[in-house]
Amino acid sequence: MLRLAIQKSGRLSEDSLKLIRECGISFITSSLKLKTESTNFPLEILYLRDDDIPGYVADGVADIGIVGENVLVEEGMQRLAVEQLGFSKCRLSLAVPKGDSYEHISDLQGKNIATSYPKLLQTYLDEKGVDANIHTISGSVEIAPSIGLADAICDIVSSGSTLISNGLREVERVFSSQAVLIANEGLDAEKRRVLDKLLFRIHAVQRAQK
Ligand code: PRT
Ligand code: ZN
Repeated sequence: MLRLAIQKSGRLSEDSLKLIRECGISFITSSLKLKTESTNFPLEILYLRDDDIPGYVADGVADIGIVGENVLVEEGMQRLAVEQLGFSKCRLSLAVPKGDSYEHISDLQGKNIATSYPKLLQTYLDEKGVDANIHTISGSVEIAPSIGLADAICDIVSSGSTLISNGLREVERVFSSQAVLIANEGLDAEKRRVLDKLLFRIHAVQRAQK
C-alpha cells in the first residue's frame, strides 16, 4: 500500500484528485476525512496542508505527494521531485507600485521586499548581485507596499489580476512553478513497484491529453 499526500483544500486539491481518478483509481472522498483508501489500487490518500507535504514525504509519513514546485524548492526539498504534472502553473514574480520608476533589477538595491518565499527570492537576488532587505510575511503580501511595509513584493502570480487590483506592476519573473509528484527516497521494492505502476498510468493520461 502506497501513501499519497495531497493538499486538503486549495488550488492543488481538485486537479490532484482529478489526475488520480483519470489514472483509473477509485476512492470515496469526504471533506471531513483525513485519509481514504482506494477501492481498486493499493493507494491510500492523506489530505494535508501543502506546506507540510514535502516534510511528510521526506520523513516517510507519506510515500509520495503532490505539491507546487514553489513550495518544494522553498523548503529545500527538490531532491524529492519525480515528475512535473503540468497543472497549477504559476510564477513567482517581483512587483512594484505601478507609479514607481523601475527599469532594471538593480533598482531594487537596498530596497525592502515583502515575500512568503525568502529563499527563492534570496537565490534570485544573489544571482543578480542585488542586495535587498527581505521581509518574510506569511500572507497578504500584495498589500505590503500600500501599508508602507515594503517597496516591492515577490509573490505568486497566475492571471495577474491580484497585482493589478492592488496597484502593482509585475517587473521580474523569479521562478516558474507547476505541480510536481514527489517521492520518499527510501521506498522499498514493493512500494517502488506500485509507484512505477502509478507513473505508467500518469504518463498514459498525459499522452492522452496532448
Ligand atoms: O492551506 P494550504 O497551506 O494547503 O494552502 P495555501 O493557501 O498555502 O496554498 P494555495 O491553495 O493558495 O496554493 C497552492 C499552490 O497552488 C501554490 O503553492 C502554487 O504552487 C499553486 N498556485 C497556482 C497558486 C496560484 N496559482 C495563485 N494564483 N498559489 C497561489 N496563488 C495566489 C497568489 O498568492 C496571489 O495571492 O493567487 C493570487 C494571485 O492570483 P492571480 O490569478 O490574481 O494572479
Ligand atoms: Zn500552504
